Amino acid sequence: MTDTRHGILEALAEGPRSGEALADMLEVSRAAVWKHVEALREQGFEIESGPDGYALGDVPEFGGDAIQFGLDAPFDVEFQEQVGSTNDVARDLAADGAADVVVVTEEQTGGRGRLDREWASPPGGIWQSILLRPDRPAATIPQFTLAAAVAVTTAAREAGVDAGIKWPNDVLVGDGRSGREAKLAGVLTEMEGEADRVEWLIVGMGINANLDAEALPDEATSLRAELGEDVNRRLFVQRVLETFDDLRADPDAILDAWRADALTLGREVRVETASGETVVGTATDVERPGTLLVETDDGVERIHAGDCEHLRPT
Ligand code: BT5
Repeated sequence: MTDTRHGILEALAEGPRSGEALADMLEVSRAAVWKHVEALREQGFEIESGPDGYALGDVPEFGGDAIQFGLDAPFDVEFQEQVGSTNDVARDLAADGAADVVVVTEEQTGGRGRLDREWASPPGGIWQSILLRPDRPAATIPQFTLAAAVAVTTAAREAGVDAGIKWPNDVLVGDGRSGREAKLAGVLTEMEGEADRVEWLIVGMGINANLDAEALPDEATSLRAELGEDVNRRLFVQRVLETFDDLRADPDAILDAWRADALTLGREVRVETASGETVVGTATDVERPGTLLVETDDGVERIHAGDCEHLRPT
Protein backbone atom coordinates (compact mmCIF):
# COMPACT_ATOMS: atom_id res chain seq x y z
CA MET A 1 0.00 0.00 0.00
CA THR A 2 1.32 3.45 -0.74
CA ASP A 3 2.32 5.54 2.26
CA THR A 4 -0.32 8.12 1.33
CA ARG A 5 -3.13 5.56 1.29
CA HIS A 6 -1.93 4.16 4.58
CA GLY A 7 -1.77 7.70 6.00
CA ILE A 8 -5.34 8.43 4.89
CA LEU A 9 -6.66 5.27 6.56
CA GLU A 10 -4.72 5.86 9.77
CA ALA A 11 -6.05 9.43 9.96
CA LEU A 12 -9.66 8.45 9.20
CA ALA A 13 -9.47 5.70 11.82
CA GLU A 14 -9.31 8.50 14.40
CA GLY A 15 -12.30 10.39 13.00
CA PRO A 16 -13.60 12.29 9.98
CA ARG A 17 -11.15 14.56 8.13
CA SER A 18 -11.62 16.98 5.27
CA GLY A 19 -9.81 16.40 2.00
CA GLU A 20 -7.90 19.59 2.64
CA ALA A 21 -6.75 18.51 6.10
CA LEU A 22 -5.61 15.15 4.72
CA ALA A 23 -3.77 16.82 1.85
CA ASP A 24 -1.96 19.18 4.26
CA MET A 25 -1.12 16.40 6.67
CA LEU A 26 0.24 14.06 4.02
CA GLU A 27 1.79 16.82 1.90
CA VAL A 28 0.01 15.83 -1.29
CA SER A 29 -2.58 17.58 -3.48
CA ARG A 30 -6.31 17.35 -2.78
CA ALA A 31 -6.68 15.60 -6.13
CA ALA A 32 -4.24 12.94 -4.94
CA VAL A 33 -6.26 12.45 -1.75
CA TRP A 34 -9.44 12.07 -3.80
CA LYS A 35 -7.75 9.50 -6.09
CA HIS A 36 -6.62 7.39 -3.13
CA VAL A 37 -10.05 7.61 -1.50
CA GLU A 38 -11.60 6.37 -4.75
CA ALA A 39 -9.09 3.50 -4.92
CA LEU A 40 -9.95 2.53 -1.35
CA ARG A 41 -13.69 2.66 -2.11
CA GLU A 42 -13.13 0.37 -5.08
CA GLN A 43 -11.56 -2.15 -2.73
CA GLY A 44 -14.65 -2.07 -0.55
CA PHE A 45 -13.67 0.48 2.11
CA GLU A 46 -16.77 2.42 3.11
CA ILE A 47 -15.70 6.08 3.04
CA GLU A 48 -18.54 8.58 3.21
CA SER A 49 -18.22 12.24 2.28
CA GLY A 50 -20.14 14.31 4.80
CA PRO A 51 -20.10 17.76 6.33
CA ASP A 52 -17.03 16.86 8.42
CA GLY A 53 -15.18 15.53 5.40
CA TYR A 54 -14.40 11.91 4.74
CA ALA A 55 -15.53 9.37 7.35
CA LEU A 56 -14.40 5.74 7.50
CA GLY A 57 -17.07 3.06 7.89
CA ASP A 58 -16.69 -0.66 7.23
CA VAL A 59 -13.35 -2.13 6.22
CA PRO A 60 -13.38 -4.95 3.64
CA GLU A 61 -12.99 -8.51 4.91
CA PHE A 62 -9.92 -9.23 2.74
CA GLY A 63 -7.48 -7.51 0.40
CA GLY A 64 -4.11 -5.78 0.52
CA ASP A 65 -4.96 -2.42 2.05
CA ALA A 66 -7.45 -4.10 4.39
CA ILE A 67 -4.81 -6.45 5.81
CA GLN A 68 -2.23 -3.68 6.04
CA PHE A 69 -4.68 -1.41 7.87
CA GLY A 70 -4.17 -1.93 11.60
CA LEU A 71 -1.50 -4.62 11.13
CA ASP A 72 0.87 -4.58 14.10
CA ALA A 73 3.82 -6.28 12.40
CA PRO A 74 6.43 -4.84 10.03
CA PHE A 75 5.33 -6.58 6.82
CA ASP A 76 4.34 -4.99 3.52
CA VAL A 77 1.27 -6.70 2.12
CA GLU A 78 1.31 -7.60 -1.57
CA PHE A 79 -2.20 -8.76 -2.51
CA GLN A 80 -3.22 -10.29 -5.82
CA GLU A 81 -6.63 -11.72 -6.73
CA GLN A 82 -5.20 -14.84 -8.35
CA VAL A 83 -1.71 -16.28 -8.69
CA GLY A 84 -0.10 -19.61 -9.55
CA SER A 85 1.57 -19.95 -6.15
CA THR A 86 2.24 -17.22 -3.60
CA ASN A 87 5.60 -18.87 -2.88
CA ASP A 88 6.57 -18.26 -6.52
CA VAL A 89 5.45 -14.62 -6.41
CA ALA A 90 7.52 -14.20 -3.23
CA ARG A 91 10.49 -15.79 -5.01
CA ASP A 92 10.27 -13.18 -7.77
CA LEU A 93 10.13 -10.43 -5.15
CA ALA A 94 13.18 -11.97 -3.46
CA ALA A 95 15.06 -11.83 -6.76
CA ASP A 96 14.22 -8.09 -6.86
CA GLY A 97 15.76 -7.63 -3.41
CA ALA A 98 12.56 -7.35 -1.33
CA ALA A 99 12.30 -8.40 2.33
CA ASP A 100 9.59 -8.56 4.98
CA VAL A 101 6.81 -8.77 2.42
CA VAL A 102 3.79 -11.02 2.66
CA VAL A 103 2.17 -12.12 -0.58
CA VAL A 104 -1.53 -12.89 -0.12
CA THR A 105 -4.02 -14.10 -2.68
CA GLU A 106 -7.67 -15.08 -2.99
CA GLU A 107 -6.99 -18.07 -5.22
CA GLN A 108 -4.01 -20.14 -6.34
CA THR A 109 -4.10 -22.04 -9.61
CA GLY A 110 -0.89 -23.96 -8.86
CA GLY A 111 -0.73 -24.19 -5.06
CA ARG A 112 2.01 -26.55 -3.88
CA GLY A 113 2.55 -28.69 -0.83
CA ARG A 114 5.84 -30.25 0.14
CA LEU A 115 7.58 -32.50 -2.40
CA ASP A 116 5.53 -30.86 -5.17
CA ARG A 117 2.26 -32.29 -3.95
CA GLU A 118 -0.85 -30.39 -4.96
CA TRP A 119 -2.40 -27.89 -2.57
CA ALA A 120 -6.08 -27.11 -3.24
CA SER A 121 -6.47 -23.32 -3.08
CA PRO A 122 -9.94 -22.20 -4.17
CA PRO A 123 -11.30 -18.68 -3.46
CA GLY A 124 -12.25 -18.21 0.19
CA GLY A 125 -9.05 -19.52 1.74
CA ILE A 126 -5.99 -17.75 3.05
CA TRP A 127 -3.00 -18.46 0.81
CA GLN A 128 0.03 -16.45 1.79
CA SER A 129 3.84 -16.43 1.76
CA ILE A 130 6.10 -14.40 3.99
CA LEU A 131 9.44 -13.38 2.49
CA LEU A 132 12.22 -12.92 5.05
CA ARG A 133 15.97 -12.45 5.03
CA PRO A 134 16.97 -13.75 8.45
CA ASP A 135 20.56 -13.28 9.52
CA ARG A 136 20.90 -16.89 10.65
CA PRO A 137 22.62 -20.08 9.52
CA ALA A 138 20.58 -22.35 7.26
CA ALA A 139 20.49 -25.11 9.88
CA THR A 140 18.21 -23.01 12.12
CA ILE A 141 15.59 -22.42 9.42
CA PRO A 142 13.18 -25.26 10.40
CA GLN A 143 12.31 -23.15 13.44
CA PHE A 144 10.49 -20.74 11.16
CA THR A 145 8.28 -23.56 9.93
CA LEU A 146 7.44 -24.45 13.52
CA ALA A 147 6.73 -20.78 14.26
CA ALA A 148 4.36 -20.60 11.29
CA ALA A 149 2.41 -23.62 12.52
CA VAL A 150 2.21 -22.10 16.02
CA ALA A 151 1.01 -18.77 14.59
CA VAL A 152 -1.79 -20.42 12.59
CA THR A 153 -2.79 -22.60 15.55
CA THR A 154 -2.91 -19.58 17.86
CA ALA A 155 -5.14 -17.63 15.47
CA ALA A 156 -7.40 -20.66 14.92
CA ARG A 157 -7.82 -21.18 18.67
CA GLU A 158 -8.59 -17.50 19.18
CA ALA A 159 -11.24 -17.85 16.49
CA GLY A 160 -12.76 -20.73 18.48
CA VAL A 161 -11.37 -23.76 16.61
CA ASP A 162 -9.59 -26.35 18.72
CA ALA A 163 -6.56 -26.82 16.47
CA GLY A 164 -3.22 -28.45 17.18
CA ILE A 165 0.00 -29.31 15.35
CA LYS A 166 1.13 -32.57 13.83
CA TRP A 167 4.91 -32.65 13.34
CA PRO A 168 6.34 -30.81 11.63
CA ASN A 169 3.90 -28.43 10.02
CA ASP A 170 0.30 -29.64 9.77
CA VAL A 171 -2.41 -27.80 11.66
CA LEU A 172 -5.15 -30.29 12.44
CA VAL A 173 -8.51 -30.42 14.11
CA GLY A 174 -9.00 -33.57 16.17
CA ASP A 175 -6.12 -35.66 17.40
CA GLY A 176 -7.02 -38.93 15.70
CA ARG A 177 -7.54 -40.75 19.00
CA SER A 178 -11.28 -40.67 18.55
CA GLY A 179 -10.95 -41.39 14.87
CA ARG A 180 -11.26 -37.89 13.51
CA GLU A 181 -8.25 -35.95 12.31
CA ALA A 182 -8.71 -33.27 9.65
CA LYS A 183 -6.15 -30.92 8.14
CA LEU A 184 -6.91 -27.23 8.52
CA ALA A 185 -3.63 -25.75 7.31
CA GLY A 186 -0.16 -26.57 6.03
CA VAL A 187 3.20 -24.80 5.76
CA LEU A 188 5.68 -24.90 2.90
CA THR A 189 9.07 -23.35 3.65
CA GLU A 190 11.58 -22.71 0.88
CA MET A 191 14.95 -21.02 1.03
CA GLU A 192 18.06 -20.09 -0.86
CA GLY A 193 21.50 -19.60 0.57
CA GLU A 194 24.62 -21.32 1.78
CA ALA A 195 25.27 -23.24 4.98
CA ASP A 196 26.26 -20.17 6.98
CA ARG A 197 24.12 -17.54 5.28
CA VAL A 198 20.50 -17.49 4.22
CA GLU A 199 19.83 -15.39 1.12
CA TRP A 200 16.06 -15.51 1.50
CA LEU A 201 13.44 -17.57 3.20
CA ILE A 202 9.82 -18.00 2.14
CA VAL A 203 7.30 -19.33 4.60
CA GLY A 204 4.12 -20.29 2.73
CA MET A 205 0.94 -20.91 4.69
CA GLY A 206 -2.22 -22.43 3.33
CA ILE A 207 -5.18 -21.98 5.66
CA ASN A 208 -8.63 -23.35 4.81
CA ALA A 209 -10.72 -20.43 5.96
CA ASN A 210 -14.14 -19.72 4.43
CA LEU A 211 -14.44 -22.89 2.39
CA ASP A 212 -16.91 -25.74 2.27
CA ALA A 213 -15.58 -29.24 2.87
CA GLU A 214 -16.67 -30.21 -0.68
CA ALA A 215 -14.14 -27.75 -2.11
CA LEU A 216 -11.33 -29.53 -0.27
CA PRO A 217 -9.66 -32.94 -0.42
CA ASP A 218 -10.90 -35.73 1.86
CA GLU A 219 -9.55 -35.47 5.39
CA ALA A 220 -9.40 -31.68 5.19
CA THR A 221 -11.46 -29.19 7.15
CA SER A 222 -11.91 -25.44 7.21
CA LEU A 223 -12.59 -22.71 9.73
CA ARG A 224 -16.06 -22.34 8.23
CA ALA A 225 -16.79 -26.06 8.54
CA GLU A 226 -15.65 -26.08 12.18
CA LEU A 227 -17.38 -22.88 13.27
CA GLY A 228 -20.51 -22.98 11.16
CA GLU A 229 -19.83 -19.41 10.06
CA ASP A 230 -17.21 -17.40 8.23
CA VAL A 231 -14.19 -15.78 9.87
CA ASN A 232 -12.96 -12.29 9.11
CA ARG A 233 -9.88 -13.20 7.06
CA ARG A 234 -8.35 -9.75 7.47
CA LEU A 235 -8.27 -10.10 11.26
CA PHE A 236 -7.18 -13.73 11.02
CA VAL A 237 -4.21 -12.91 8.76
CA GLN A 238 -3.23 -10.04 11.03
CA ARG A 239 -3.16 -12.33 14.06
CA VAL A 240 -1.09 -14.92 12.20
CA LEU A 241 1.43 -12.31 11.06
CA GLU A 242 1.64 -10.66 14.47
CA THR A 243 2.19 -13.95 16.30
CA PHE A 244 4.74 -15.07 13.72
CA ASP A 245 6.58 -11.77 14.07
CA ASP A 246 6.69 -12.08 17.88
CA LEU A 247 8.06 -15.61 17.63
CA ARG A 248 10.76 -14.82 15.09
CA ALA A 249 12.03 -12.12 17.44
CA ASP A 250 12.29 -14.68 20.24
CA PRO A 251 13.59 -17.95 18.76
CA ASP A 252 14.04 -19.45 22.23
CA ALA A 253 10.28 -19.32 22.72
CA ILE A 254 9.43 -21.20 19.53
CA LEU A 255 10.05 -24.77 20.69
CA ASP A 256 8.10 -24.35 23.91
CA ALA A 257 5.20 -22.75 22.04
CA TRP A 258 5.27 -25.60 19.53
CA ARG A 259 5.34 -28.22 22.30
CA ALA A 260 2.35 -26.58 23.95
CA ASP A 261 0.32 -26.80 20.72
CA ALA A 262 1.58 -30.21 19.59
CA LEU A 263 -0.71 -33.21 19.04
CA THR A 264 2.20 -35.49 18.14
CA LEU A 265 4.09 -35.65 21.44
CA GLY A 266 3.29 -38.73 23.46
CA ARG A 267 1.70 -40.41 20.44
CA GLU A 268 2.56 -43.61 18.63
CA VAL A 269 3.73 -42.50 15.20
CA ARG A 270 4.92 -43.86 11.91
CA VAL A 271 7.33 -41.49 10.18
CA GLU A 272 8.52 -41.82 6.61
CA THR A 273 11.83 -39.99 6.78
CA ALA A 274 13.25 -37.85 4.00
CA SER A 275 15.90 -40.53 3.43
CA GLY A 276 13.22 -43.13 2.77
CA GLU A 277 13.29 -44.97 6.11
CA THR A 278 10.19 -45.85 8.12
CA VAL A 279 10.40 -45.23 11.85
CA VAL A 280 7.70 -46.49 14.21
CA GLY A 281 7.64 -45.60 17.90
CA THR A 282 6.55 -43.05 20.47
CA ALA A 283 7.16 -39.39 19.68
CA THR A 284 8.70 -38.01 22.86
CA ASP A 285 9.94 -34.51 22.08
CA VAL A 286 11.21 -31.98 19.55
CA GLU A 287 14.63 -30.41 19.83
CA ARG A 288 16.28 -27.59 17.92
CA PRO A 289 15.83 -26.69 15.17
CA GLY A 290 12.76 -28.90 14.76
CA THR A 291 14.02 -32.46 15.09
CA LEU A 292 11.49 -35.08 16.20
CA LEU A 293 12.61 -37.63 18.77
CA VAL A 294 11.00 -41.04 18.42
CA GLU A 295 11.58 -43.79 20.95
CA THR A 296 11.74 -47.12 19.14
CA ASP A 297 12.56 -50.67 20.22
CA ASP A 298 16.13 -49.96 19.11
CA GLY A 299 16.56 -46.67 20.97
CA VAL A 300 15.86 -43.01 20.21
CA GLU A 301 15.74 -41.92 16.56
CA ARG A 302 16.23 -38.26 15.63
CA ILE A 303 14.25 -37.28 12.54
CA HIS A 304 14.95 -34.00 10.77
CA ALA A 305 12.42 -34.21 7.95
CA GLY A 306 9.63 -36.50 6.87
CA ASP A 307 5.92 -37.28 6.90
CA CYS A 308 4.39 -38.28 10.20
CA GLU A 309 1.28 -40.35 10.79
CA HIS A 310 -0.42 -40.58 14.18
CA LEU A 311 -1.24 -44.22 14.85
CA ARG A 312 -4.52 -45.08 16.53
CA PRO A 313 -4.08 -46.33 20.08
CA THR A 314 -4.67 -50.09 20.21
C1 BT5 B 1 1.65 -28.80 3.07
O1 BT5 B 1 2.20 -29.78 2.29
O2 BT5 B 1 0.87 -29.01 3.96
C2 BT5 B 1 2.07 -27.40 2.70
C3 BT5 B 1 0.95 -26.59 2.10
C4 BT5 B 1 1.38 -25.15 1.86
C5 BT5 B 1 0.38 -24.40 1.02
C6 BT5 B 1 0.73 -22.94 0.96
S1 BT5 B 1 -0.55 -21.97 0.28
C7 BT5 B 1 0.49 -20.61 0.17
C8 BT5 B 1 1.83 -21.13 -0.30
N1 BT5 B 1 1.89 -21.20 -1.74
C9 BT5 B 1 1.96 -22.48 -2.17
O3 BT5 B 1 2.01 -22.84 -3.38
N2 BT5 B 1 2.01 -23.30 -1.12
C10 BT5 B 1 1.96 -22.58 0.14
P1 BT5 B 1 2.08 -31.33 2.56
O4 BT5 B 1 2.37 -31.62 4.00
O5 BT5 B 1 2.93 -31.96 1.51
O6 BT5 B 1 0.57 -31.68 2.33
C11 BT5 B 1 0.02 -31.78 1.01
C12 BT5 B 1 -1.16 -32.75 1.07
O7 BT5 B 1 -2.25 -32.17 1.78
C13 BT5 B 1 -1.71 -33.09 -0.31
O8 BT5 B 1 -1.05 -34.18 -0.86
C14 BT5 B 1 -3.19 -33.39 -0.02
O9 BT5 B 1 -3.30 -34.73 0.47
C15 BT5 B 1 -3.49 -32.50 1.17
N3 BT5 B 1 -4.13 -31.24 0.74
C16 BT5 B 1 -4.08 -30.61 -0.43
N4 BT5 B 1 -4.76 -29.44 -0.39
C17 BT5 B 1 -5.24 -29.34 0.86
C18 BT5 B 1 -6.02 -28.36 1.54
N5 BT5 B 1 -6.41 -27.22 0.98
N6 BT5 B 1 -6.33 -28.61 2.84
C19 BT5 B 1 -5.95 -29.74 3.49
N7 BT5 B 1 -5.21 -30.69 2.89
C20 BT5 B 1 -4.86 -30.49 1.60
